[in-house]
Amino acid sequence: MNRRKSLIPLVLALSVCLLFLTSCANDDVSGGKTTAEPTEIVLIDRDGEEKTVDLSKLESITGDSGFIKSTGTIVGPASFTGPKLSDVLAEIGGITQDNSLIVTAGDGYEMTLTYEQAMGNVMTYDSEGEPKKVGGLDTVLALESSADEVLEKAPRLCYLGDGEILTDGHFWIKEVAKIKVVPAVEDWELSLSGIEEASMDRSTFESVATCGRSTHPGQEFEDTNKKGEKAVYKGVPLWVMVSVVDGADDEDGHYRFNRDLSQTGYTVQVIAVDGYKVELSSKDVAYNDGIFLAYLKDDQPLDKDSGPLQLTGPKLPSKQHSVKQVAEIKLVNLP
Ligand SMILES: Nc1nc2c(c(=O)[nH]1)N[C@H]1C(S)=C(S)[C@@H](COP(=O)(O)O)O[C@H]1N2
Ligand SMILES: [Mo]
Repeated sequence: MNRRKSLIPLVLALSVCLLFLTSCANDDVSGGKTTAEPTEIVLIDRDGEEKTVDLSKLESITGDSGFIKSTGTIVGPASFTGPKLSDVLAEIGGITQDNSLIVTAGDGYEMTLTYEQAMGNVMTYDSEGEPKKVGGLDTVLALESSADEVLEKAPRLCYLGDGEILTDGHFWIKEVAKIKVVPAVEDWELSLSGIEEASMDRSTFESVATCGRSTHPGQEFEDTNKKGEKAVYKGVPLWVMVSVVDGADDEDGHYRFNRDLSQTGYTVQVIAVDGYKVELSSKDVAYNDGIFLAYLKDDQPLDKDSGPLQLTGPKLPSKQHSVKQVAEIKLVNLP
C-alpha cells in the first residue's frame, strides 16, 4: 500500500508515457554492444560556447545500480562504467547552484537537471521500490555496462551507488548528445485530482513531454500577443494529464484515458496559483491535442508570471482560458 502511494506520481506519469508514446519504453532492441559508439558529446557552457568532449578520454568509475520505470518495472541493478558528470562538466569550467543542465538525447528526449540532480541528489529506492533517501550517488555518463540491453544506446546518464540502489528511470537518458548549462530552473509540482489523486513533478512532466516527441503527445503552438510578438509554446495535451486521474487503469496498473467517462461527461477545472479557474467539458478535452499545458516558450521555461505551466493551444475556447501559473487540475461533476 505504502509503496503504491509513494510511487503514484511516478507510476502515473510513466504509464502515460508508456501508453501513449511507444518509443519511450518499447525501444527497438538491436545489436547490443557493451562499448557503444559514439563517445563524443557536445557541451555548451553558460556563455553559449560549444566544446566537443570525448568521454572515453576521461577518467571513469564503475558502480552498480538500476532504475524504476513509470510502470514500476525495475531494470537492473547492473554494473556501469563511465566518467562522472562533474568531471565532464569540469571541461567547461563546471557548474554552480545558479545553474541547471539541459540534457538532450539523439532521439529528441530532453531532461532538465537541477544542480542537485546533476550532483547525484535524486530520490533512491530499495530493490522493492520503496523510497529510501535523496542522494549519495555518482552521476555518470556510462559507456560500458555488464548489461548490454540497458546500454544499447550509450552514452547513458546513470546514477551509480553501491549495490542495489535504484533511481527514477526518466533520469536515465539514453544516447546523450548534448549538455547545455542554463540558469537555475526551479522544481514544481502540479496536483491532479479526479477519480484518483496524484502529483506530478517537473522531471516527470518533461519525460512525458519529450519521450516519443516525434509521434505523440508533445505539442507546439505559435501564438501572437497583443503587441504582435510571436512565440512558440510547447507542452503536453490536457487530456494526457487528465488520463492520470480518470480511473482507467488496465489490469497491470497502466493508466490510460477513460473515453467512456469523458463521453458520459464531467468538468475539467484548470486552476492557477491565485485561484483563477477555467472549466472545460470532458467532451471538449477528450483526445484534443489543441489544448495543452505549455512548459516552454521559445524553448525557455515560462517566466514567473506565466509558469511553470500555462494552458494554451489552437483549440482553446478563448484568450480567457489561457490560465497562467497552473497549479492544479481537478475533475469535478463526475458521474
Ligand atoms: N533518449 C531517451 N532516453 C530515455 C527515454 C527516452 O524516451 N529517450 N525514456 C526515459 C524513461 S521515461 C525511462 S523509464 C527509461 C526507460 O529505459 P529503457 O528504455 O532502457 O527501458 O529511459 C529514459 N531515458
Ligand atoms: Mo519512464
